[in-house]
Amino acid sequence: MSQSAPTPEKLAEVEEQFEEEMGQVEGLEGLMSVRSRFFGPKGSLTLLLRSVGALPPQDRREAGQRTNKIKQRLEGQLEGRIAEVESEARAAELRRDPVDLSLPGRPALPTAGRHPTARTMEDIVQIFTAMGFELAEGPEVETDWYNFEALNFPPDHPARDMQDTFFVKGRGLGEPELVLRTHTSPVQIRTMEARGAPLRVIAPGRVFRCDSDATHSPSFFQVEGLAVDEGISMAHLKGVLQSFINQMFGERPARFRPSFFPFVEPGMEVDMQCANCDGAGCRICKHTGWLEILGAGMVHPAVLEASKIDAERYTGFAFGLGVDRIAMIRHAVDDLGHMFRSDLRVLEQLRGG
Ligand code: FA5
Repeated sequence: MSQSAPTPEKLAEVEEQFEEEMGQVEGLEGLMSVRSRFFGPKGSLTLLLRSVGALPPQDRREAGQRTNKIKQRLEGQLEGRIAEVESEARAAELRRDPVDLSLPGRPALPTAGRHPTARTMEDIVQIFTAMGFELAEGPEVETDWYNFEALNFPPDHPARDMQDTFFVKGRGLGEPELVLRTHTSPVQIRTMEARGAPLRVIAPGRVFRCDSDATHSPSFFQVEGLAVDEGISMAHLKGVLQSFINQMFGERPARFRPSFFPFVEPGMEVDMQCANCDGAGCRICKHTGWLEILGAGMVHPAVLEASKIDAERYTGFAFGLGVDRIAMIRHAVDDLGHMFRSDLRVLEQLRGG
């Protein structure tokens, strides 16, 4: 019988060695090295088991069974200890660094938010559509007719200067001069022509002017409103606008100031009590207690006629809201430029859904 044959003595010796090492070993790394020394490809028990094949055939069965039995027992003991040490380590880790499962996850990338002006626009549209106004739209590049003339601005009328804009020359002889629309009011004409009376529409969109200061931008947004029907009066206009202000900013007084727009008569500018100081006066309202948010009035009969609507039978009201202005009021921003400069320190403060 060879030296390394799995005799009971040899097995007892290996077993004793195993017990001794197990008695001293500490930690997972030590256990792994015991595993490799006894059960790895060159481990002592693996070699003993392999040497069974070299025994005479009549001895193999008994020696094989004996060795296997011991190998299984010792291996079970070792694996039990490994599992124990691993689970102790896991428990210690959990105790050291408890995970609060109720915390929100950490996003891998910073998330974007919708622009405050876009959110304000959506809220305005939602309030008016809930009141029964339908959506209408028109082109951003307009003809002089829709932007000015049909709205009762005669050629060379000084009121055009108040809405100085960007002109695009017609490309050929007889082609109309085009303008980047200065307001959403041309959609009034287009909608009346297309739908006739009665109607109730709002027209949100981008407009352009040769304007630039803390509260004026060369490109901004308006929402036009138009209601035409029999018997429409100023009372309807005031009721709709007051309801809009209350829904947008909470109950707050409105002030209707006479003003001139050639396409309405009478015409007015509408202010609401400053939402920042409740009328006491602050930097946002330039210490007046009021904030101008829109222009409005009763549709001029000449405009109804230019849109082929019988001005004897129908009357209407119209208004044009400055969306950027309303977004500024909402967020107490005193410089419109903050809305465009993409300064993250500002945008973080204006963040919303
Ligand atoms: C008009 O544009 C008229 N079309 C409004 C109107 C419609 C009157 C229907 C009567 C009937 P106004 O120029 O005042 O009016 O502009 C309306 C609103 O747009 C202003 O109250 C203001 O909130 C906003 N606004 C005007 N110019 C600018 C600008 N450059 N930048 C940002 N907002 C502006």
